[in-house]
Amino acid sequence: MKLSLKSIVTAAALCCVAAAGHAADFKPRIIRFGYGLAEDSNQGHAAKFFADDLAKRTGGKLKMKGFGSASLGSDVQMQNALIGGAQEMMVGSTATLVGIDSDFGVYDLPFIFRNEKEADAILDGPFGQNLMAKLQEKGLVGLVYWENGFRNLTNSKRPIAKMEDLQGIKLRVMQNPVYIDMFKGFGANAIPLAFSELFTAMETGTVDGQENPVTTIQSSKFYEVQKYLSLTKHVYSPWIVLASKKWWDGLSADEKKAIQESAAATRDFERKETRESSAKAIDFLKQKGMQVTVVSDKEIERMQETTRQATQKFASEGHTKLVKDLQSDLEKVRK
Ligand code: TF8
Repeated sequence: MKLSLKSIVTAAALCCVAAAGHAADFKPRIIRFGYGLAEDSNQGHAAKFFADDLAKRTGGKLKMKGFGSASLGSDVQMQNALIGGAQEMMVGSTATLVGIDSDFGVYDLPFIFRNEKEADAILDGPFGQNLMAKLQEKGLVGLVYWENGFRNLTNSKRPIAKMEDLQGIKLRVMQNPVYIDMFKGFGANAIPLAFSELFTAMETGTVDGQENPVTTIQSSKFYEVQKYLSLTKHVYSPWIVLASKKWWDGLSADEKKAIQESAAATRDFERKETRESSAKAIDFLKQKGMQVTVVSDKEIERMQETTRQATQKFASEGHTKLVKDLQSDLEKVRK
């Protein structure tokens, strides 16, 4: 039998492709990844991890470039840039997605999660994944949730030990009706504002205070303009990693898979780092001169009572089933 040169070459090529699995289909691409916090923050550190990890997985083909400190715009501006296809990826608060899908207010319901474990189980479980999938019809692809964390109050006026102390305080909140209702209920003057404008607003006295996890109070240097910190943990805030659907649909299956796997690895890194730095942040803030108030269990219970009306209002505005689903999933997690 005579083997032609062509058949030998073909056989050799087949053998090698088979041996190497399939050659992954990665094109050289630049991915602009925007975020709102400083480079030296849990958000910034995770963005860097993501870029490094993705480069490793794709032999340097998928180049992610992080843009911190809202240099590509606020959360809401970036969401719109993703929808329009002008930016590839971002991470930001789920709370600011309510303009795109009001269901995202569900995570902001006061005191809904008791600890990070419950949040992880809901966010990574069917509830969180179904909500994320709904974004596709709005032009966004949700990849994973990161931890922003439990939110605490700061202000420049006085220590807050009970909700009555909030009376008349001009408090910046995220652009989200659940927050506005919650803090109006506490007697504060709730002012919705983009995070990117917050530091200046506190510095100039446009607002007296704000609420965010201690990690953000540290990394955004809010201690420079805020004297009082109250540990209220009134809401657990997730961050969500988003991609532009217009852009995503043009990726190869291998590229999508690499980004998805890298996003999952980054989520694990980010949650771990956030939890570790959160444990140290309170001491850091005390050293910087902040006066820390531990709000008593009794006062937290009174706050919980007051916020029931905000939860009921959200439910009555077309979210009855969503709130029930979350509560019943939480019961399962608690068992
Ligand atoms: C807030 C959020 C921020 C996010 C971030 C800039 O208070 O907690 O962490 O918006 O993406 O706005």
